[in-house]
Amino acid sequence: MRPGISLLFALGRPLREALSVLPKLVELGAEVVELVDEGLHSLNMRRLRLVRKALSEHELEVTIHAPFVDLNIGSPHEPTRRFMLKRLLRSLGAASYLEASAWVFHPGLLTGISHFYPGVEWRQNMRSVRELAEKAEELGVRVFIENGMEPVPFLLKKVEDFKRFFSELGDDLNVGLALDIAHAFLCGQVSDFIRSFSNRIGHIHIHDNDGKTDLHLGLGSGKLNWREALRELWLVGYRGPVVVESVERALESLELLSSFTSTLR
Ligand SMILES: [Mn+2]
Repeated sequence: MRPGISLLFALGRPLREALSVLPKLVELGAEVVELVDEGLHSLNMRRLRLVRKALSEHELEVTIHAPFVDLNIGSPHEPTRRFMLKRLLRSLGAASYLEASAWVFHPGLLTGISHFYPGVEWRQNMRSVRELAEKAEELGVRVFIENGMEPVPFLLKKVEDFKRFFSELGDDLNVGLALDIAHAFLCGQVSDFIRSFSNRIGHIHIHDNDGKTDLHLGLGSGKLNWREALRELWLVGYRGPVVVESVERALESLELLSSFTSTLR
């Protein structure tokens, strides 16, 4: 497993400043750094050059978290969905420019009119995923859909949702699962996810919470047994990135994570 950290914890600071912590992250054992394509870190050309330069000084693997604010790839309003997809396709281009090893995106959401048109968001979501996956293939970027969490109306948050999703998607398109262990914990399905999708999981997010709210706490600050979850993943053969997505005590969490994963080697 390759320990890593998302720059989510530094999203309140300009990207240049956030990137200045890279040496510290490497020192704490990070092998992977995840950029969040949002807010002050939105990947325009200027910031992409900044990132490329910062990365050239380290032996870090880079992954990208797709934009997610105000986006719904399951939107029933076609012109709106197209507009949102444009933003995501631009982000895929950024991932390709940085030669990112993964691009992680959120599933679509139910809307205020779901009751009148059952299934419409699901169909739109499938359509968007196909378009994104096709573009990703063209660009040579590997894409991963992340499991959502209660109580947000994500279309995909439970094991059952993902079983349906992967069976409808078929095998011609390459879409992996980015398992957010803390989100799975909010659904009470950490082990279920690991057991059901050991062949689909290619990316991991890890943070902590109280079992009720998506708090993005530091590891050990909530109720999640993160070590046990990682051990389970190890036992089913998972050897990919494990990215700390804590907002509080992020660096401390990275340190805990890397010292734990080194015991698994
Ligand atoms: Mn996550």
